[in-house]
Amino acid sequence: MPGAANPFTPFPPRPHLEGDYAREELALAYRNSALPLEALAWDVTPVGLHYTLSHFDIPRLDAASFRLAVGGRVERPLTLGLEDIRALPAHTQRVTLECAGNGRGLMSPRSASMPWLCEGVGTAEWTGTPLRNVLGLAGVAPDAVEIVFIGADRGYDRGVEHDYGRSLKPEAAMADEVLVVYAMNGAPLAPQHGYPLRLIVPGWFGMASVKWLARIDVLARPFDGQQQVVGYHYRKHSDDPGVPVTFQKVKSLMVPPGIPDWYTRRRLVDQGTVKLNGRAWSGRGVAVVKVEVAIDGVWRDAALEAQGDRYAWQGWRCDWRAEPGEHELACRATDATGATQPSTPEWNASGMGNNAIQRVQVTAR
Ligand SMILES: Nc1nc2c(c(=O)[nH]1)N[C@H]1C(S)=C(S)[C@@H](COP(=O)(O)O)O[C@H]1N2
Ligand SMILES: [Mo]
Repeated sequence: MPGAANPFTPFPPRPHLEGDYAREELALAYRNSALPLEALAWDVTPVGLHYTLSHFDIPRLDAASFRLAVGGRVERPLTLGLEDIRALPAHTQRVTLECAGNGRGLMSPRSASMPWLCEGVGTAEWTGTPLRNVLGLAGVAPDAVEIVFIGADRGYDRGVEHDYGRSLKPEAAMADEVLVVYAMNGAPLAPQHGYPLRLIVPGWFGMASVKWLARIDVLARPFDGQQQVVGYHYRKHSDDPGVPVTFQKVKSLMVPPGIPDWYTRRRLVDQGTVKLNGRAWSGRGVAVVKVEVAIDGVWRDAALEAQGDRYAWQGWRCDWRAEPGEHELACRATDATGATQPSTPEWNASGMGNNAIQRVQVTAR
């Protein structure tokens, strides 16, 4: 009889985790909210359920006085208002963004930073204009080597004060899919998502999509900003020059089935057919071609939606005939390059790019 006995017994003690997660990690987790995994059920994530990650403070900007400066190695340095950007050809694109640090909290030892487990991801419809239309107005000089995007937010990271900034090579910046956007899901950007203007770089991890975009600098040398050369590298140790973090990696997530236990988030389902579903995506516009689901370690193919929007996640589903007892579910995506998800994280010092298989503990009654 449902509700008669607590299936989540023995009730686990709630240990005081002193020495585990730091108070600072908890504070970062409050500031940078996550996609609740049940929100994987939406093709397009409602704005308030989309994950968000901001390094410094969310700036209080005003659309009427906002200006985007485009300078450096350009033929015509410009200052554009929001209306100038809106006057350029508009384009709307569905894009799955994922934080490069998603999964950091499941690596061991952890890097002391935002402790995402697996919920630093979301899909939105972004409206703006291709970046190359903006660059075209200014005219990029032939000796340009990198194009730098600077946000209106400033702070300290690893002892260095800086504006949040990231760069792209001119070829990457000119690609059709790179947008300067002013709307998300049909409404002006929310403050936490970059109001009034941001960059969207589909297929890359989220750090490339600079929010509160205030300045574009065209450089004839590589950009040496903190978030470019110190942050966002796969490093084995602090002296390792490392490899820059760029594109998203192949990954899948499951909508946790049934109902949760409040504290442990373990799941309870009724025996019989349980409809499992979730989302899968990869980087640089590569399609996911296969999703498999494991029930207690036995893999089988799930039904996968064809790739619709090139830079958005694909839905998958799979029926499971649940037998009473304890079960472990998992899902694993493979993309068109043959890349698939590892069963354990590929460790690196700042906890980047963890695309290890998600596991969900379920009790069937
Ligand atoms: N100016 C600025 N842009 C930024 C950031 C930031 O801190 N400042 N965070 C980046 C990171 S690490 C991610 S994952 C995405 C998150 O975008 P969202 O908050 O809209 O989901 O924005 C990127 N753009
Ligand atoms: Mo991020």
